[in-house]
Amino acid sequence: MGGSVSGRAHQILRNALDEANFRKLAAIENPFLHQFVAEVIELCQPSRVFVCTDSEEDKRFIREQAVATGEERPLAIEGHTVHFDGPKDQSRDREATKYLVPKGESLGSAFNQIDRDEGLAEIRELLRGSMRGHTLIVLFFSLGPVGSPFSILCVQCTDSFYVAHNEILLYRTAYEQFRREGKGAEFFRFVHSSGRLDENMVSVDWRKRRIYIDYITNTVYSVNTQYAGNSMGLKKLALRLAIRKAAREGWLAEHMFIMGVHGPGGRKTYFAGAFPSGCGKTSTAMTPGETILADDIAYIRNINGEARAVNPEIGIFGILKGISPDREPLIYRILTSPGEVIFSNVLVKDGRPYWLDMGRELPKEGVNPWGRWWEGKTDEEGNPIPPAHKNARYTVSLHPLPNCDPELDNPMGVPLSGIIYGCRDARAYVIVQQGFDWLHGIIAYGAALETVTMFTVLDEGKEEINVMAVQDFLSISVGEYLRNYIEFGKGLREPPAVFGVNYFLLDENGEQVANIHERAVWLKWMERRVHGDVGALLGPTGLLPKFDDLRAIYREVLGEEYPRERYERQFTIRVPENLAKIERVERFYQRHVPDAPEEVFQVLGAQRERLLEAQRRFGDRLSPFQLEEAA
Ligand code: OXD
Ligand code: MN
Repeated sequence: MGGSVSGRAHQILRNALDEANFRKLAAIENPFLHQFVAEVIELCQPSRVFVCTDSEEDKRFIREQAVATGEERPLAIEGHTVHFDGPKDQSRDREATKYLVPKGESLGSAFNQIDRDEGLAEIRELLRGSMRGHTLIVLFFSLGPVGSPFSILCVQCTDSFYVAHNEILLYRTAYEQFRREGKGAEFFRFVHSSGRLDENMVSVDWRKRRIYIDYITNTVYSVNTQYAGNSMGLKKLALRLAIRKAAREGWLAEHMFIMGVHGPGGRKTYFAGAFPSGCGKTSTAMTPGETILADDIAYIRNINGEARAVNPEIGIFGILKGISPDREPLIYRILTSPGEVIFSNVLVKDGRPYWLDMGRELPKEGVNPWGRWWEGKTDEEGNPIPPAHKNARYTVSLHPLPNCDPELDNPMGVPLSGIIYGCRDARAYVIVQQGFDWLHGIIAYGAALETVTMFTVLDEGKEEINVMAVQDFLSISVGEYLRNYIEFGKGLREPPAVFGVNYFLLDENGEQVANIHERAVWLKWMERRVHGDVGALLGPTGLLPKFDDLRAIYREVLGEEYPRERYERQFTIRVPENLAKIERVERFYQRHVPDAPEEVFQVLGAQRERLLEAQRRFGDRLSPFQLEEAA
């Protein structure tokens, strides 16, 4: 470390680290890294420091400490553990997550922001001494395959072995890559502290929970929280920094899955899909018969005129609610077999985890995030306490999964043939449709994406526009973000086909018009569309599947007949509902996005004209049987 580090940082590290850990840190010859770790130590005052390399021994230490500290408890099945977050700390906290914005700058009214100096002073005060009695764990990661042109290096400092354990399951460790890059290594930085803990190892000061993002130094601070979505730097906190970097460098960092859809003759076609949190992203990527490459985040670059994508992660931090042997057979099997799995916020009884809607009766008592639980237990206000939290989660690595795509670690990524936007819209959009071209698709399905917020965020149940399902994570203005997206498509030889899906469409009686298993059919249809194997119908909001094509795929994939009436219910264009949707979206852009690209209004305006024309000819309801074949 010698000459390259200031004397002061050197002294702090020498005093705080034992010989073995000091040597590990010193072996990376990067003065900025040493300075950063020294600053964290000086501010947070940990009692010990552990530096995690890529070795199995270091990873084992983290797993063991997660249990030894009581942050996790072992379960009956080998490799399974459970962690409980505090009762008020079980989802992403939008309110407490803010950008630190220098004086004179603003990200726009759609953002939660605070003056940078004020925010830094506040968070530093909250972090001061926060690691007393705790171990500071220093971890090195690569978002994306190690050494790939897509990848971003990261350093995580945390005093939670649970956070560290999650991250070694979800991300590629890159200690050796840091050593190779030495002085030249640039990296994102994350500082997390759970703060004061009670006897259950739960953050006491959750009211002072803060997650502050400093895009000037690519550093994120998170304190007095444990929920992984708030505390794990590499997930949505890193995505925020990556989105900014991507827009400046002309690539895309997205809230998307990546999957291989298997077509006729052994063909495999890659799709990426953006869905708001809790709206079917992981479950689509885990569709039986297909392969999963990413379930939450994708980096997409133009490589020699082709859109190629990698997963910055190597694991899943997934939602448990609704995972049953019938609905999600692949994930259910993984969660009930030996192997490394961290469960959070479930009900535990006799060493077994239970979650909501798991397709079996739950025990009448056990232990859950609210302590000892029994059926009928109520909180202080007399409200019933559920057996498990709605946002209970599991963490697993992708590599051991039988359906893991073999290209997961390809440093050049996989070629993307299609992009899917999934909204949560009860009223308007049909079940699946294809955009006329890149611009129409990304605006009409992506930029106009409407949803209802789910239990993954604290303000559940709100109808809103969630631009490209990434709105929560944007760190640049919506206008700048969309401009980059539009330009990205223009730079490609052949942009991916763009699709819009809406699993949540209801009929006039409020019944779902589709079931979960039909996703498999729509994926196969999209795959065939990309290759021109099937035709389409020309609708006012996009290109629609033809009945005979879907009927054939139904038989093949589900072994079922597809009734004409079902097709008509799923694909009838509801004209007034679609017109109202356009109005809501236009209003959003007029009010909140002063720098919205002109193309947004052009695409929406043309869609309105097509809908009005259809209404003149056919009335308010346009059956797919009335549509003409697309050219
Ligand atoms: C997630 C989220 O956990 O988006 O992936 O909340
Ligand atoms: Mn997500």
